[in-house]
Amino acid sequence: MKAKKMMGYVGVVCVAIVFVIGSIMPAEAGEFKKEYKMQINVGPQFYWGMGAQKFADLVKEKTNGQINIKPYFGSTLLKGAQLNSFQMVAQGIIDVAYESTINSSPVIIEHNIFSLPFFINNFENLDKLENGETGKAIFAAMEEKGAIGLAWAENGFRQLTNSKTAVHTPKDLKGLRVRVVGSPIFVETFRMLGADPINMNWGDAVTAFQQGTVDGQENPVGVLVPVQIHQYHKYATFWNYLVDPVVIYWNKTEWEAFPDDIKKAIKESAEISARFEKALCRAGLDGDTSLNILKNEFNFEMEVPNPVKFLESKGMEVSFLSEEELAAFQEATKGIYEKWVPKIGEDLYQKALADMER
Ligand code: X2X
Repeated sequence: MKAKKMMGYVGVVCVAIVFVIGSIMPAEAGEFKKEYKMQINVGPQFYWGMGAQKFADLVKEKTNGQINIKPYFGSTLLKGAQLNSFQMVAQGIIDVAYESTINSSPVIIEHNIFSLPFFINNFENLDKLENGETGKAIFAAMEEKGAIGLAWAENGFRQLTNSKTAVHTPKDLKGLRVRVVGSPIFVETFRMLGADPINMNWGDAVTAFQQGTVDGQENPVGVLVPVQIHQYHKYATFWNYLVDPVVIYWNKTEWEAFPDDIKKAIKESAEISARFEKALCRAGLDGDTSLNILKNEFNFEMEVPNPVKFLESKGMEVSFLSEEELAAFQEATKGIYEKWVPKIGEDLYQKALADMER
């Protein structure tokens, strides 16, 4: 009887020891998944796709091959449904995403702050937001919904292109069939401007440009140059009307179970890749700053060092808007603020204003 009781105690103690050791010891290499799936909406030739690949490469290197991220470009894991990205990561069906804030904006309402038209209009303001209280609040909102934000990369300021006419005023947009992402704020903004917005996934958009089922679209140069938009559209309006950062985010539960050294290696890789990727997207748009970052820190030479000149050399007519012209677009989209600031949160909006004033 006594011996049996002893045995029982020993058993309990053994289980407890195994449990304690298991929870303080980092997981062994064999305990990591064979492959961590990463979602990216665009292909590997896009600047943002190149950043995602760099992230995967760096993680492999810095974890000595223990963490193997496989990029799934072109939203193949989502069958093209780009707006499902955040949910899939939060549910752990996808491990990690290198994704535009636009594609998470239906779930993370705070991400719509970047889509307020003519609000954040230059890189300096954007950096202040990301590095300020706004960025912190946004990462907190993401964590609450199940994913950890690791770094801010970028798609960039979005510019309008079309095959019909040079756009300088809201009137020029009248009736223009513009492909937009299926995020409500985009549809509403273009409707307010008098255009005819057609929402479709990026995976279908290029065929729509080719076949002329839409007249125009809006995207940053990191997409416009690789997709060779000049093949479909003659006119571009550089109006920096809004921006989409790219956030690298990881499923929260999975992230928290990683040992510290792995977390550190992944986080560093995210930050380095984001610096590289941002420089790709800003190259030729911020003087020499990003071109120098690429050259000096990454030993990387841009194939297209000046995207505006490149598009012009391919026969596009690129327009930059005057202050007055911009003011007319701002006036025409005021209604978006009335509807969307309360949704995004007055508090976050005030944080963004304060960050930009710093
Ligand atoms: O769908 C788009 O336009 C793109 C590629 O820019 C995004 O994924 C937000």
